[in-house]
Amino acid sequence: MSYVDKVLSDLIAKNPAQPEFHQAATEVLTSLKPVIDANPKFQEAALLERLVEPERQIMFRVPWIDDNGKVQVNRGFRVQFNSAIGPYKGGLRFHPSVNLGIIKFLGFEQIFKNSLTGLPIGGGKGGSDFDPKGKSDNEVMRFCQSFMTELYRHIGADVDVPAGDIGVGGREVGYMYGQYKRITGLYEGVLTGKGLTFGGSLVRTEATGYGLVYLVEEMLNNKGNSFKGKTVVISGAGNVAVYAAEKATQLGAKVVSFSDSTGYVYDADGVDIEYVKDLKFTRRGRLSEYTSHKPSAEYHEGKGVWNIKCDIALPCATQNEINEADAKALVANGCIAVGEGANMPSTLEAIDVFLNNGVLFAPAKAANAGGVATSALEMSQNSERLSWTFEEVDEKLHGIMVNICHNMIDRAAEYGMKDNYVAGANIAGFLKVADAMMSQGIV
Ligand code: NDP
Ligand code: 2IT
Repeated sequence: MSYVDKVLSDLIAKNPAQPEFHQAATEVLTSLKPVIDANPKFQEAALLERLVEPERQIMFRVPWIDDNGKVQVNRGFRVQFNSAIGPYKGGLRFHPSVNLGIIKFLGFEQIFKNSLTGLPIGGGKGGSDFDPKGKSDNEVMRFCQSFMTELYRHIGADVDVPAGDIGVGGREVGYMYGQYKRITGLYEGVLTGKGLTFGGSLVRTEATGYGLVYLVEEMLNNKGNSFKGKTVVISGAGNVAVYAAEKATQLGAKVVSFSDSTGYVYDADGVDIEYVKDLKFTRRGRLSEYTSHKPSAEYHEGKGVWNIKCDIALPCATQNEINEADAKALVANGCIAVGEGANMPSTLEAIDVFLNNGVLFAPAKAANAGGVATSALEMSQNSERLSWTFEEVDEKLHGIMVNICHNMIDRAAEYGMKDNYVAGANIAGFLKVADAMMSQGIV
């Protein structure tokens, strides 16, 4: 058995019932084989065994009182996966599906994603099985305060810097920041995605979606193509989806869909992005309301967004939302490029379908790195107690995404896997972390 296969089989035996973590580790480690084979020093230093074991996993009780005076208890998580290249950095997810395996898959991905940004940030992730949907602002506030009352002792501007993810946006970050400041007395950049009046960075709200489109545009340009005139299918209707739609539209594409966990909208004229921003971010409504605003559009309950004919697909909802059959449907309908806005939205089988059919495939850890990259820019601004203009941050974000794109293309070619950007991104992200770990001794 090869070294990589041994580490993977031990990992699966040691961490049963964590299928998402197994999946993420399998994708990364399998594609690292050429690098691992060429560098026996990694095996001698048990580098992969150390890489797949989080430095620290914190699980805690989050009690809070709902609007009816009833006591509720949720579970909180923070996995501090790897600090070789900087303080732990990664989002917090509030969704009823959250469990340790999901946080570990996200934290593991974050290590390599953060490395790809070129900025000094380690990998971490956290969250809770709390469901913000249908909760009042006061309930969300009480939950966030209780969550932070435990989390604060584990984080800090130079220790671990959480941010948003599914179910955690500006509102939640604000409440958590307030509680951190109240408990510690510190006014420091301990969270990113903050409001603009208390240390937030311009462009952070747009960054993941914009960054996704910047990277995919560069990947297309590299093949003499672009977003201009293309039909784009987007899943999700949250932070990443909406700003990806906005930037793709600005580049001359027509975005024809959004989706949420209940159904999807198909709007052949191109989606009304301003309406969806107001619907989802201000009114916190459901996509099913879209057709009352625009009767010519279609709303369909359930899944099915990947059956819409398109040139480019941008999955921006959640993990494993594209399975093998969905990938085949996209290929059959002539899709030429896929950019992963969500984390691990394609199953391993779906990725194979894309790679085997010549679809340009930008994997999540490269494609959605713009969010965390801009978080790192927020950290820089907080440290120097200054704030940069929108244009300044946007230009830096664009430069970072272009760099990541060429890094993934070049590493793939260098290791004999031309146009396999999954391998390219994994190898590029890994090499920096591996070098730092090797230099720092057995820790
Ligand atoms: P939001 O909470 O803003 O939006 C999530 C969207 O995805 C909603 O439309 C939601 O629908 C849908 N969704 C969530 N879970 C499911 C599910 N199980 N099945 C179907 N639809 C679902 O989150 P974000 O836009 O921030 O995150 C989207 C993805 O992007 C995630 O994978 C996240 O990890 C990733 N990401 C986010 C970054 C960020 O900066 N925010 C950075 C990098 C990656 P509904 O409202 O019905 O739940
Ligand atoms: O998955 C991700 O990269 C994020 N949710 C953003 C993390 C961050 O720290 O900005």
